[in-house]
Amino acid sequence: MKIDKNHISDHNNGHLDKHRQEFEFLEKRLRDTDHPASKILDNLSKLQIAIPSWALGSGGTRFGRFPIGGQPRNLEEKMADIGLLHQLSQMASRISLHIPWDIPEDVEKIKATADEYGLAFDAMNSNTFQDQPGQAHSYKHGSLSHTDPAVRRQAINHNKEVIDYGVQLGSKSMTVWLADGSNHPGQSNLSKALKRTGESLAEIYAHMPADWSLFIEYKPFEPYFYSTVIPDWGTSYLLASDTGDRAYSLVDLGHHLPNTNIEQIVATLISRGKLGGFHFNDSKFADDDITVGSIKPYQLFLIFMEITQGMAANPHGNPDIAYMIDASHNLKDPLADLLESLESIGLTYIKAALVDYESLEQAREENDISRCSAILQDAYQTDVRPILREFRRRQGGAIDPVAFYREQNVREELVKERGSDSSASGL
Ligand code: AOS
Ligand code: ZN
Ligand code: ZN
Repeated sequence: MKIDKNHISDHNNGHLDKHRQEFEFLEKRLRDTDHPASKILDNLSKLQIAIPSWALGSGGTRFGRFPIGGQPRNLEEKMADIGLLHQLSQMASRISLHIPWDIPEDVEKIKATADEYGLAFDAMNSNTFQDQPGQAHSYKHGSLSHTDPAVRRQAINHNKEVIDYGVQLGSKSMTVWLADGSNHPGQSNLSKALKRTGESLAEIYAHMPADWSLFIEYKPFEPYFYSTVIPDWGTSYLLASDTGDRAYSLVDLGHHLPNTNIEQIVATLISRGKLGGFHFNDSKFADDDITVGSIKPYQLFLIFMEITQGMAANPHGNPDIAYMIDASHNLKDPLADLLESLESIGLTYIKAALVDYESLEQAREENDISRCSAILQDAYQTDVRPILREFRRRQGGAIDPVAFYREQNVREELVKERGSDSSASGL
């Protein structure tokens, strides 16, 4: 489904008077600071967030699935959905694929479809947490860390194959999230499992073209509950350092135990030039994968502050961070939810740009704690929505993407087009 540009203009015109007033007010307020609206608007166009191909359906839980209807039926339709998100938000011009869920049967056709929607291929993802039909060996007891070299070989070859698909599509990076772990004390030789994983990653790394990056994701538990081979940023950093210069850690917000200081992890990794990727979501408990900014919006602000400061100083040449929304949906309309998440990322990014870092640094040097807090609050409490709306308006997006999505009955149209129980692999 393609949105008619005129419909977006009509929508924007309806919001224009109120929007102009609000934007002018904020623009004036920021005019004489070191972060005028014009500068923020410029920087916003560089903030592009990848959408994963698996976030476009209402996957459900192991207890039940309640289809929302109109879900994509194939890779082309997944791209159409992301194209729509990008058209409205102007912030989602990248798609992250998962193999074998998204095997591109006809590479040229897939590339043409990507062009049609203005999408580029972000990090590729491998899958060694599920057995595929006809597969010689099972991943029941692990993949890259498995005790049996034949299973490791199969998992390594799969990762190489994923890189090959990515090369054909023009992707430049590979994310490895490993489910490998154990459920029972004593079940696994923890240090051998880590060593085998490092060896497997080295082979995968060696298969990547010279301009590719490898992102190593960590997660404390799930699907296994006693141990996970890559449970935390320290292990991920260690593996990335051992593997090579173009191997980096990937931070997923939901992959920390409650109250972990994630902004500090981000600061540490950037200071070593080792933060490669970042998965946005939010959670009440663990890997809930719910709407970005819906539970801990202030944490997200503190993280963006560390990214802003870290990337400005950048002593070890941290590369641009590959951002992705790693969400999954059970109840909410996935497209509406992703638009809400994009909104939240954009707003928080802007708030972090409003921080007066020079004064903050001075207050820190003087140990003036309450002044530090005041500087943070001054930025965080600002209603920055007019800037994000203005950004979208100038780029041809919708002033209010979620409202537009509802006004246009997009889901209803998709149900008509694709059916009420449509699905594709990975959804
Ligand atoms: C899993 O928990 C990780 O967040 C992965 O990044 C991703 O969600 C998975 O590869 C998709 O199944
Ligand atoms: Zn993730
Ligand atoms: Zn996750």
